[in-house]
Amino acid sequence: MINYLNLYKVFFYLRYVEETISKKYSEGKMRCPTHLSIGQEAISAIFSCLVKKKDYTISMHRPHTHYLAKGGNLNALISELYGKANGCSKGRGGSMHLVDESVNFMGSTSILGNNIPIGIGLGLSSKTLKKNNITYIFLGDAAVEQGSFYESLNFAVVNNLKVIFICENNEFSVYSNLSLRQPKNRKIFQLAKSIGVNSNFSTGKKLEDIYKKMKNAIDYVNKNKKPYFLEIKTSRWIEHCGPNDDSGLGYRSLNKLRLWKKNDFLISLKKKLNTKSNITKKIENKIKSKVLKAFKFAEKSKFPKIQDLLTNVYE
Ligand SMILES: Cc1ncc(C[n+]2csc(CCOP(=O)(O)OP(=O)(O)O)c2C)c(N)n1
Repeated sequence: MINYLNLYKVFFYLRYVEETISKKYSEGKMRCPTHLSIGQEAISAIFSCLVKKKDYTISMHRPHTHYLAKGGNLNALISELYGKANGCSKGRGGSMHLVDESVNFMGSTSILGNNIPIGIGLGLSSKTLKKNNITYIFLGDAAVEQGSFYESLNFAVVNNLKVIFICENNEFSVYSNLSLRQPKNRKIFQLAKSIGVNSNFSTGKKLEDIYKKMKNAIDYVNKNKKPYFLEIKTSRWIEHCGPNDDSGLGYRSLNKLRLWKKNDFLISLKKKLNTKSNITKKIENKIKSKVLKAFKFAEKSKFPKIQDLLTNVYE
């Protein structure tokens, strides 16, 4: 059963963090390329309600909401974006390279498809060490076009790894629609199935459907000790990389975008919860204050020292 109040808390938190980054980005203090998940938060919010602390997660170039949903520290995320020494990757990684082993968030990477075999390795290590946890691998629809995707799914299925692939299908690889990149009638989740990984698909239009399918995936993996692939449709509301609206560029259907925005879960959740009183207001104020404090904290924090330039790097 979905706890809608908890879901709203996470959802609002993720949206507000991403929107605040977007608002502050033009100040020029966050100097890393930044891919925001505004419009795609439902997947992370539901993931946050279902994932366990012991589970591993590995993400890609759009990782903020995955990190926070896994229990990542907000101050550590924002400091990382500001390049500060107390960032989760010590100010070395920026937006795309987050890592925080304290919450089993094992990394995120800018190289498309690169996180998939790393997740498989984590799954293999869990099996070898009998850790009894799940590894979640987040990927977009374009990562399916990388060779590592096929090798990894094959390895996971042959070795019975407890891995869940969560494919956030927003239909775009930067400006290229899926229809230009993959055969017309191919369904990504069926492709995974054809390799031997049990799979399912959510239209992403109903929170309950995403929740049910993610929960089923977890139950399947725990019961069968095998991998699972879940494809969820979603929509990125702003530009691929950066804080701005890009609806004037003409590469995507504005009608489709409008429909996704009309179906904003934040609004429907709020309506559902505020039947008697405005209970979401208090929650929102608390979250806003926490988020704004994190930005102040990051701004005041120190940059890494020049003498630390060569620590934690391969020479
Ligand atoms: C190996 C490699 N090729 C190309 C790129 C450039 N690139 C960065 S993000 C991206 C598209 C990613 O699309 P998708 O995986 O669907 O995720 P989304 O950005 O839509 O969330 C591309 C082609 C890259 N980072 N790595």
